[in-house]
Amino acid sequence: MAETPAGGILGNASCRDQPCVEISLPQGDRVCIALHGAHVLSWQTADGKEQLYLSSAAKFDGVSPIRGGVPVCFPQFNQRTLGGQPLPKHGFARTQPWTVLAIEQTDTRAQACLQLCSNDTTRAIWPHEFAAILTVQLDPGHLHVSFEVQNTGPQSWLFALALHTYLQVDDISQTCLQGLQGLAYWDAVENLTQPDIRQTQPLDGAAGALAFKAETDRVYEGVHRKADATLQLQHAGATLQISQSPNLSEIVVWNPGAALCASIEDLPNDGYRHMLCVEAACINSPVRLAAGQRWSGWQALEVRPAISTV
Ligand code: TA6
Repeated sequence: MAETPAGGILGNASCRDQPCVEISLPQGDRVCIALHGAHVLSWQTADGKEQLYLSSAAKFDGVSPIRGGVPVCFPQFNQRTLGGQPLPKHGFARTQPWTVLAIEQTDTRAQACLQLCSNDTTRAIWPHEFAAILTVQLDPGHLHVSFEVQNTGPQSWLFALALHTYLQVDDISQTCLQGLQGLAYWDAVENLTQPDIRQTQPLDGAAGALAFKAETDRVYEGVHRKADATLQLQHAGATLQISQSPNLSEIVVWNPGAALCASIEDLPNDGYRHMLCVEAACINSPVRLAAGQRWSGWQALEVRPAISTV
């Protein structure tokens, strides 16, 4: 793979004029990654279709998390503390400036690697040493986002992770997610104060596919134990196949619904209609990383021919 200098930093319309790296294929597939948070802002397939949702009201102030795309939630998920001092919601990786390590491109594959290392700012929030790399790989119709972290300090520490992907859908009421059948989940809408309550996604028929009629916020668990752990997002006659590494044992599914959406400053009122978060995560069993140890996990998204619903 020919390597270009890691100088492909630009700001353009699809990247909302953010300092970002853009990688593309001759077929027309394109990805934009903001340096703020190593945040994938846009993934367009060769047909010109945007596959990720990015809020029209997203803040690009270099401080706030960006609403949409692929936020990297590390080293904490939501407000679930890992025993130490309270961290910002979803950790700090999504609001730190990352640097570009490498951009590589051939006719059939493009890849960008961004890095975040512990520094005085991160140590003030989380007193640990680390080096994290986000690798975004683009193949025709296929996006692969991989997060790697190494403990560069003398002591072990715990972390949680979520690749908090916002997928773009034409109409959430006409969208369904297949493949969660049989998985246990915590419903954060129904049981917010009772995080131990579990329900099970029905195994069969229409009830097994998750449809979206109201606010949905669920953490599905045990994904790694499922024989076929791929999901299919079906909307507007299209299918997006979603998979993740076995060490990411949870899938979070979030859509705020109309009422919550209206209260979120950086979402337009109808934003919930056009987005669905399907997040590859490890939350319930945080990872302990010993001194010097590395860990990596990934989520892959692939545009597939549409399949018929039951
Ligand atoms: O992953 C789902 C979730 O944890 C929801 O509970 C909701 O809070 C969402 O993330 C968005 O969080 P944010 O901090 O980006 O507003």
